[in-house]
Amino acid sequence: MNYKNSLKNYHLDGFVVLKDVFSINEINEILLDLEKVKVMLKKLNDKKFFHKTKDNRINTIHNVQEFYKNNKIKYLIKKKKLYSVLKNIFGSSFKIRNIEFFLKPKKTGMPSPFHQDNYYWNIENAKALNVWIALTKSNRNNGGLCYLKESHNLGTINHQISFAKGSSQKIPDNILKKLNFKKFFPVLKKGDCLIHHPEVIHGSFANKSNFNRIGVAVSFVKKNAKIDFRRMENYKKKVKHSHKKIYS
Ligand SMILES: O=C(O)CCC(=O)C(=O)O
Repeated sequence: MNYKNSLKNYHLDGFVVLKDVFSINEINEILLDLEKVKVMLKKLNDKKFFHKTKDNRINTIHNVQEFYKNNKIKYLIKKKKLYSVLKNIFGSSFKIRNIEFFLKPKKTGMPSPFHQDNYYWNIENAKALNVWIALTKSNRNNGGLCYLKESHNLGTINHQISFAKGSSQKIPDNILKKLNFKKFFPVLKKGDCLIHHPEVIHGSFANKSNFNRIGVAVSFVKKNAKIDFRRMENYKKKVKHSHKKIYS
């Protein structure tokens, strides 16, 4: 797919699949970085950076850029094919705002309830996006991402506390049921990636398969984008409340 088509798909569907962006060697470098990150997490022992499955394996790792400033991902992600799509979406300069690993181990990997990223980020005019890189194969069978096609056209809708480890808010089930968008499960192999709009509804199911499903999500924001602090405070209050319920 050429980058003009990629742009068209991104705007039309709220996401786009880019094939063969990273080589196997590059993916292996990122996986080596992930091993370093795990060692760092052990030393830090700070629960705000990770969540585990019921059999004690890491399921998600958050805000990697905060404790691993010199991570390889921020250099490796500057791929021509990917950056030309990002440049066209943003129309001006942009920067990395966050890096997260979604490890979803085989058999016990946990679901991510359906949500819109900008409900968490609160970026004015939704001037941000996520790039999700497949570090293993990822599809419907091993808990791969699922998008509600064209749902970004709704704008940001209300969420509620999810009580799911690693993703605090979700779209309420009764609302989700009523939405009439087509579900799409991208089929990715190592090195493929997804770009998704901050308001496209997406989530993933538990990984009951025999194959780990590992991805890294790199979130980008337009350089001069502002945060809607009123909405952010509201969101933080809800998260605090949900943490109290989970941990008390
Ligand atoms: O990888 C997953 O299961 C969830 C990822 C996600 O929600 C995201 O990249 O925005």
